Amino acid sequence: MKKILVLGAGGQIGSELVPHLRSIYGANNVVATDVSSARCEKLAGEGPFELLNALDGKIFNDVVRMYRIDTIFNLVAVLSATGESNPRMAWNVNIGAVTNSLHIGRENGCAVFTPSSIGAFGNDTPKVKTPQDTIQRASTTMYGVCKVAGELLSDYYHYRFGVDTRSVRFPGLISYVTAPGGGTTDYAVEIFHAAVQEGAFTCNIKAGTYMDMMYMPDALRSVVQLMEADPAKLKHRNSFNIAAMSFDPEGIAAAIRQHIPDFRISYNVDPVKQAIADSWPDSMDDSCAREEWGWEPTYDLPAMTRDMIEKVREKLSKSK
Ligand code: VAH
Repeated sequence: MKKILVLGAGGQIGSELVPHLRSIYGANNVVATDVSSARCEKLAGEGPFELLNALDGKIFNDVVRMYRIDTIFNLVAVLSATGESNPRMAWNVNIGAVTNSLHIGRENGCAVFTPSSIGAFGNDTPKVKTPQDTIQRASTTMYGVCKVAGELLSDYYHYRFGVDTRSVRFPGLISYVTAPGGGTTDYAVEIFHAAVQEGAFTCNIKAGTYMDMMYMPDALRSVVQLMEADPAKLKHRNSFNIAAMSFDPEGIAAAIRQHIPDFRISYNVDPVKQAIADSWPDSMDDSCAREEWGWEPTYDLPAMTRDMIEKVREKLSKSK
């Protein structure tokens, strides 16, 4: 990777992936793009930024050629819960972005990374230690339909046109930099801000609902590690299961109480998000990612909780 373009740079992943990539490849070699400049002021102040709607193929192609891009990170996504409020828009945005990324990647000789998700699995998928290769009837959410389609399209462009496409199935990502954006796993981010600010949290996912989760630093490292991996060793491409931890709301509440002893959790379940969470795996088998490109998580639940509480406290004290 030498000249990188990130689509959707202002989102939860992009807000941290762009600085991470710039720290490795040089600020001027990582072009942040987003449909909104308002949420990219910091990124624009630290390196190249272009206002770009990923659905506008002509401008997208012009930007790729202008900067001589060799790697496209397509992070454009309408997330699971938001997607259910407007499925047609979610399809148009998610599939429009991935098809433009693949077509423009093919035209310009770029590698293309489009993340998938645990959302690419559905009710018929084995829930515990979900295999790398298994049934993906993710037809209960438009997000899942888009993620499965994105995986198939990315593999198709690799096998039909030789495009270097690679991706991972992200768990729920936990970070302190951006506010959650319409996902089913958002509770695992919101709980930290509530714990630090109020010492209590009302959770919209019921106790006993296990989902794969990952701390953002591990997610960022996985992306670079996969994109830099020896292609000859990749038996899979789109998309690798990667896992770090699996917990339910009571589990993360207990981890928080190690730092905030009086922390209290209560429940007001969101039926839409609960139905989505129930359709997703409890835990994924990530042995293929470990074997084919050396994936290894570094943050478990205690380590992530300790760092999140410290960082959220720092962020709140700076905002006062
Ligand atoms: C969501 N945070 O909840 C996203 C993610 C695995 C979950 O895809 O929709």
